[in-house]
Amino acid sequence: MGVSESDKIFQSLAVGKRKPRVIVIGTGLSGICMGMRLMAAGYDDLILLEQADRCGGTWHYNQYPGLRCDVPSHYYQYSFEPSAEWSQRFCGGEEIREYFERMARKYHVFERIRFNTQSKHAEWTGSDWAVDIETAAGGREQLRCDILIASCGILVRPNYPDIPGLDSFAGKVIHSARWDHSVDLTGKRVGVIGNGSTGIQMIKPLTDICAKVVSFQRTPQWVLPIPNRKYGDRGRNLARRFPIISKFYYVTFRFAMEQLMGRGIIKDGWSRRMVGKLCKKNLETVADPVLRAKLTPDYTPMCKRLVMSSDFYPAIQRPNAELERAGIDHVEPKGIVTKEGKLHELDVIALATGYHANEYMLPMTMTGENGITLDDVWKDGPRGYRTVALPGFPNFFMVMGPHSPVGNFSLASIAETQSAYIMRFVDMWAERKFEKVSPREDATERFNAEMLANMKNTVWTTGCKSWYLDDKGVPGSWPWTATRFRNDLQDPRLQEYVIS
Ligand code: NA7
Repeated sequence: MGVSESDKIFQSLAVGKRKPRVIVIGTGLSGICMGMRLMAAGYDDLILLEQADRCGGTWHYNQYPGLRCDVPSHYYQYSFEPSAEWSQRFCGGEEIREYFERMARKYHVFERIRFNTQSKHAEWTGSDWAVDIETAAGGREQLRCDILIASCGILVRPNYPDIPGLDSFAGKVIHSARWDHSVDLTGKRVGVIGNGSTGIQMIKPLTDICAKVVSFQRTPQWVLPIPNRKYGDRGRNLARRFPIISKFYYVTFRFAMEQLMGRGIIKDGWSRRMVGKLCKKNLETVADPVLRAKLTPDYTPMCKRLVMSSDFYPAIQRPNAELERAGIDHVEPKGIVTKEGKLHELDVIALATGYHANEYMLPMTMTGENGITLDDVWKDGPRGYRTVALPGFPNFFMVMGPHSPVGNFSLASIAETQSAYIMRFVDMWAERKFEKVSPREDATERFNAEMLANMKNTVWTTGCKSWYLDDKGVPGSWPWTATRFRNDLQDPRLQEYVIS
């Protein structure tokens, strides 16, 4: 897939074909991928709506110290656009964001993005979608499109914990997803609340510069050591000359993630045991038995999202680091007071408390056919047809919709699969094969029933709390293999759609 090729396709659009007006909501890696595919196929009557002032989604919003993707960069990129420029195996956030922005510019998606623009409501008019938007300056407008695609991400709205007295803290409170770079942390006493992937990534860089770092840990995490590796100029030059190298890395890391982690997540067996053993061995590197006991989880490894870090255990054993296991009772102006009555005097509180996960395009409202709303179809939790569509919502698609395999694989690879699938429908619309299409309700129900039945085999349901689980304890991810995901979204099963 390339721009020149796309130009050819664009020119070959037959007279009988028509060009849809498309709106894509969100310009993280999934929205950009969708935009690239549309542009490459010549569908340039395209608007992308972005509420932030930069594209990149999570890689724009997250800028906390130590931010790094826990998927190797060679696999966290589009397979059809391998980069030879990655500086290391697990790159930092801004380098990743720049890659996606580069892609958006290369495919002329970037100039179609309307920044600082929020979509508030979308309504099916009977023949197209009316999308109400609001700009950061407060301006309101209505846009129309034939095909509406939501790619709003999964971990978007930060979770601000409801801790008594937090507002009374005299120092700065910063959420990891809204980092405040104006605060100089050098020599400060910093409390980090939360120890998911984010809280754990922060500890090493904070202990590098802070006088004191206290990690407030509610639930211990299993930590898999994955050493990072820098790619030097020689390696990058070679990769530029021989693109096959980047492709080789892509395939190798994909195999490792899908066959090792992915399999262990959806099925008990050797890979789950192997990951468990590696985590336990890693935990043994903590010398102090008291600290080790505090860091020991009581649930199966991978039940919560596995944390990948080779520097957390060394960092938490540094003299300026402290692990606090007693729960937080309240915050007062001077700092955090534990349930045991100990006051930790602090200058800054970093909230690494995660997100209100799996809200997808919410809080935006949507009304489909016959007045059906998003609240109606999601009354039992976010569900969809094979992760990409919703019954009653014609010509509407999602990238990274409910039950996408977000816990198992690279999100870039998921976006590729889903956007290619959606393109089949865009092409069909252009070829006048339908005016409106939406998945059948019974097919959607069958898919969800089968999916939920398979959840019981996954590690997510073995007894822990995590952002994978919804209010009813149902995991929001995909309970099968990556191969099945790709096969399921290879060819649309048109018999499972209402087409008119
Ligand atoms: P996570 O994985 O949701 O972690 C949030 C952390 O915050 C976790 O340790 C929580 O403890 C803790 N937490 C949340 N609320 C509170 C309150 N009220 N008091 C104390 N501790 C609290 O978010 P991350 O940002 O770390 O990672 C999200 C994903 O981003 C990650 O999985 C990767 O995919 C990248 P708990 O475990 O619930 O006891």
